[in-house]
Amino acid sequence: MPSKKSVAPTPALTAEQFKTSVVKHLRTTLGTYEEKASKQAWNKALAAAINEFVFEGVSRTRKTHANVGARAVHYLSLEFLMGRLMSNNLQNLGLYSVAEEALKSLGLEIADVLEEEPDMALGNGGLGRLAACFIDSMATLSIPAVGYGIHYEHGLFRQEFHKGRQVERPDQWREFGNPWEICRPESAQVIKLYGYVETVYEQGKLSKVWHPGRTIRAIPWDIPVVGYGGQNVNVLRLWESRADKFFDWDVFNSGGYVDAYSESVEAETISKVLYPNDETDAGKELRLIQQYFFSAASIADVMRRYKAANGEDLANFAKLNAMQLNDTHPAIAIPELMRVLVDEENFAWDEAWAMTRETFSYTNHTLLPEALEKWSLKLIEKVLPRHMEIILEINSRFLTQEVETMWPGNNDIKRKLSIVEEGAEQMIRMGNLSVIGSHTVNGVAQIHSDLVKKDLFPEFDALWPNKFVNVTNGITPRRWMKACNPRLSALIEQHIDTDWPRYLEKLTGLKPLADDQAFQDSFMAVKHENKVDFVKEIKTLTGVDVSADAIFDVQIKRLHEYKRQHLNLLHIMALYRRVLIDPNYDMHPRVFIFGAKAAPGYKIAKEIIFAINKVAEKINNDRRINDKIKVVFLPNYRVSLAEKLIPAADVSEQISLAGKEASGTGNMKLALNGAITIGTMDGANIEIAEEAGSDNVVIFGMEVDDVVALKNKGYHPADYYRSNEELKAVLDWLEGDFFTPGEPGLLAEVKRNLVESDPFMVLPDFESYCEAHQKIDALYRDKKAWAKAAILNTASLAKFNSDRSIQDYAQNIWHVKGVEAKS
Ligand code: GPQ
Repeated sequence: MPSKKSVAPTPALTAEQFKTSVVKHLRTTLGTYEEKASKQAWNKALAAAINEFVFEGVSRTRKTHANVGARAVHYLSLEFLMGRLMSNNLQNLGLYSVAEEALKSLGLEIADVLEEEPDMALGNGGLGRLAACFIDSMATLSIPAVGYGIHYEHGLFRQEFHKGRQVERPDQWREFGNPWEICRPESAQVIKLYGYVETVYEQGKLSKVWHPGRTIRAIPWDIPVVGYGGQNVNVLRLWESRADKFFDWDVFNSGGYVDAYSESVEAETISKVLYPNDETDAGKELRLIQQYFFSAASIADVMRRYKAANGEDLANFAKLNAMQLNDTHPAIAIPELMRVLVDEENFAWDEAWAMTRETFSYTNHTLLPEALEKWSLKLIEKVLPRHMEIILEINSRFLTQEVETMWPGNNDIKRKLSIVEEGAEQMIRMGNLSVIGSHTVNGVAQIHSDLVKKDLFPEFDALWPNKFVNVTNGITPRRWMKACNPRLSALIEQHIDTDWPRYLEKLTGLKPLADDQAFQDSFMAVKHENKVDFVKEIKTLTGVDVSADAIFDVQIKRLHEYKRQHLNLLHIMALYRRVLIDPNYDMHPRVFIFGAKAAPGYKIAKEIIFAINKVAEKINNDRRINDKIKVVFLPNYRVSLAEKLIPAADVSEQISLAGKEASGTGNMKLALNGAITIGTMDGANIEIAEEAGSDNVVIFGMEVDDVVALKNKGYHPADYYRSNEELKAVLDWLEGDFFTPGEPGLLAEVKRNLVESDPFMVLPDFESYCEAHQKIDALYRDKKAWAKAAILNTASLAKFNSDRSIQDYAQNIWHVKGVEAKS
């Protein structure tokens, strides 16, 4: 037996002491008492008791980091999809069992109390959740780091289904307060917008003065990010917009009370709501203002902290501060830092530019053209007149110096690399700005990083061969295994060190057990228990009865055509049809589980949701198929629901068109928890197959080269429709009223889209996908083979620990080291 090491400290705290603290907070912080308290009050009392440790940690960490003068990371992201914090904080502090016991002695189940916490859904999907995993890892690795974002009043909408259609409802995560955040009015900033730029000559020197048309206050809210082990606690600083307190007094005093008020409503609009578009560029003025608002506030905050520690001399600014741009959403920070250095700090352009480039690095998360942000030049000029000048200056120097030197006289290349896209309307390409203003650019999985170089930015790669690197994404094993799958965690801890959540490589210690009958039985017993729990969840959420003995086949992610939820649907319909044709059709019972939100304005995505719901309704109520197939679409998919579902999943659907999914991270969470991937050679699926072994994943479909070849040859979806009898039958099925009795044609748009355009090549992959599902079915029926493959997935996934991703960033991009906070 290996030695049992643990990172999480066993706190010198008994359950009795913790109980006393919770009760004290119930009475003094919540103003209630045991006999009367609601679950919600208990939840808040528990949070207050936990916070006694958390906020100590914040101060301890801040002091340590202020004293050492190490380079710090600032992770700028418009999204942080945090989910709930309580269970994670308890786990990371090593207080979970103490809290569980304390609550038990008060007659409470910890699970019930945890359920009271709303999700912090300040993000759309993968990009936002990645930011959340990354700040967990930075805290765990003791890296001096701050996450910067927006304190949205409403996070991602709550999804309901009305007669099978998605309906969006506002998210109210802060309706009853948020115990984890602290407002820091002493660190507020004033942000300028609109107005004009004046050119001033003074003592032979030309300078620019921006006279803003209005100003907004940015108020920071700090959310502690507890590292594993509890020693290091970083913060996530989220900015809320408020009317500038100086702005409206005149109007107010001259009797314009209502005008003053509407002014403030407008200012507060900036942090009102998260844009629910995932991977599409909304191009709206308010969105640009959101981007600038939080970028400018964050830069001002970094400046203030630098000066407090180092004085007015900014010579070491770039050496001590790294800023990571999470996609191009905060790219406006590049000209903002230039503005601060040149206009406010009086640096010469070249020196300011060198500092800016040393500060920024940029992560690209997609190749989809509709997601590559462009802003109308006119709009930027109106909202940020000085920034527009600076962007044009950056561009002109870049084109006339760097591009001209490399490709003299080549206007085609200049046109391509220019930050300004010429056309009916001039547009500012935020991707080009980000590449030009950063020292390093990374993609998020190996294949994606290769394609960023090859297809998206080939000339930039030729110009700066070392600028483009890969950092494969990761997920935090604390939330995505230890906290969400306690049964599996307990089982593996019988065999490996208990510090595996910190050193995930230790999971390889399970490999020798993959063939061990007893371990296989225990592993699959855990899966079964998790499924039994989730059966109840499905019943509560959808009213559908499913069996824990069926295969739980799971596709959870945003609804996007490129992710191909409709490919999954076509296969389900094909299976259904086979069973109708032959009631003895041989298959292991399957439950197909979907979770997905569609952007409110994304029509076809919403039609796909509707189609899945209608097909589900029909199949679930069709006695003829004898419960062989069930289909459930769980409403309001979110982090806390993922935490319940992932431990219960058997099959992980990762079926994007090759070349379209930059990485994926749900694929990692599901495989780590012992689900078998059915997937295309796309994003991180490729690396998962490499790590887990190609026998332990089921790969199907076209690869990137095949996709390119088919596109070049000319893709005609109707050919596939006509030549596959089963495919034709299921597509035609969508047209009548079989799934929408009495209302023919309601699903016809989905068919039309596939047969007439099929932009993500669903039809050519259909056959291969069906065959892959046959393999899944056969493998599942071989209980030993399945258990072995599932164990090998869990045992092989260490690479996808977000700690490893962060170590890569720290070493290769940020050049920072961890600094452990001392008690
Ligand atoms: N991603 Cl550009 C998003 O979730 N939202 C976005 O706006 C963009 C990308 C995802 C991407 O689709 C996934 O493949 C990645 O795993 C994820 O970002 C994190 O890198």
